[in-house]
Amino acid sequence: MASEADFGVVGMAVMGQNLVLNVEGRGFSVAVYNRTAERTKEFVEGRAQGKNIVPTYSLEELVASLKKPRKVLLMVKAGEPTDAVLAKLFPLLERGDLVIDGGNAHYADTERRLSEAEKRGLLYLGTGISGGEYGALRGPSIMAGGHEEGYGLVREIFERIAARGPEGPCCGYFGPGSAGHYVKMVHNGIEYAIMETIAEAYDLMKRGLGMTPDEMAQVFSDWNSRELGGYLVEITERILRYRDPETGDFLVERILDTAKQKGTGKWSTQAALDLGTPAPTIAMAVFSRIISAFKDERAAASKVLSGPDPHLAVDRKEFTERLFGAAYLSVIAAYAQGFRQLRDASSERGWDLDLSEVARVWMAGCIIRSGLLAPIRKAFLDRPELPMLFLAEPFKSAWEEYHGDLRWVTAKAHEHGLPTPAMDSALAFVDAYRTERLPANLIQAQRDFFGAHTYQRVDKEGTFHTDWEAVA
Ligand code: NBP
Repeated sequence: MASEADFGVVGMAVMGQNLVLNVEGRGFSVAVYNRTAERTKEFVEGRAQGKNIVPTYSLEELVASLKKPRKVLLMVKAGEPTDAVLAKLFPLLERGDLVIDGGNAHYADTERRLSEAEKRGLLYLGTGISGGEYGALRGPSIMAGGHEEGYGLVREIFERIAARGPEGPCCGYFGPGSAGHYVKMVHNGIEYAIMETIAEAYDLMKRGLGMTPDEMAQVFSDWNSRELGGYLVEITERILRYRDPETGDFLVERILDTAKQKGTGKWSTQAALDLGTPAPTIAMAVFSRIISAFKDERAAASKVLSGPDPHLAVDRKEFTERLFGAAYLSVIAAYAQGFRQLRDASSERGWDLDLSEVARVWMAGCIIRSGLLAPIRKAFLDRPELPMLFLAEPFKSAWEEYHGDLRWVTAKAHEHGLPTPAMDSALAFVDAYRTERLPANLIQAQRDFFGAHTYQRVDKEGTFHTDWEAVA
């Protein structure tokens, strides 16, 4: 077979197929391979027909069909499937060839695979790709990390296939090692927190105010034209308006109330804990999905544990307006925590991550794209070392303007037994962050009491221990 294809893709499931069509549509020839040959056949005889797409039926054939240095993108299931493909692919490649893992790999796996590639003289890029199947086809947001030389080999392809943002193509190289996959992981953590915030707002309007899906859609439509405007708010409006063709009812109300969580949101929280960085709103979003999955237990508990009437006896217009402020701050908190996590990970791992560049790459194509990313980018351009978004404008003013609403809305929710864990955690997060003296002095004392862990004092230098029982 002639070695003529510009780019190779392994994995012809949803994401792989759409990315291949995107790359081909931008003027590159693409060789494709999938473990199950049927899928490849279906693709080349269907959507790929008449296009500059070369089917191959073994990894050997795929490798032989590529121009050197070869560039192979993996779009297979993360975890063991990726290792299975790499175990076969690595030995077939030559020094200087590039492997790009475009799946949602755990960053620790990426570090391991990258060093394996390095030993073989291969280039490796752990690359987060966001935007779902539509993004893959029309323009995703691409977050690459690993060998910079490897990024040079695919920069042109990535720049052509990526979503066009207001400040250029939404792709970027974020640093060595697993920087790309780490940025994608935190992106997904923020995504969880924004989704949870929106879901809480929906619940307050639905159960608290008794609003219909159409009425709620109108509220989200209004929010979408304001500071909260973004993809997730926009699709929420569309979801709420959607009627089930079978029953004619609002489809959302026919969907089971259990949400899955398996990968990146959980990893993002675990990584925040490992780093010692506060990401409570992201964590609460993960825990909320976990408790949602306790469907049978919740149904049983609902008959045993009582609570107040969820109906909110408030003026609907006033409530939805103040709910905007509450949701807005909760969403800012999600970004603030995510960017802080990236900042801390970068300093621990020596990535020199450019946070303004992360914001730029998230401006289009990805799931958390929103109007907030332009001011976030500006905040980090003005002050690259900014420790917390709430310290910069317009977020500082947003806090001043809306924290009363966040307090009021969550208080109402508590009073009426409506859970708002994301909003609660956002409020507690900023309240703790802005508090000069927290009660951790008592925690130091408790630790010293039961474990002789010692403590520091505010009035003298040094480390102290007290025999508390003796004093008592
Ligand atoms: P899936 O995550 O469902 O993976 C299916 C692909 O993995 C198929 O091509 C399958 O081949 C292949 N595969 C498996 Br499973 N085990 C394999 C093995 N042992 N050896 C070789 N190939 C194997 O596909 P997807 O939803 O298109 O996602 C692809 C990647 O992109 C994933 O890592 C995902 O996390 C990531 N991602 C997905 C989205 C999204 O919206 N879906 C968004 C962003 C990122 P087969 O046909 O032979 O079974």
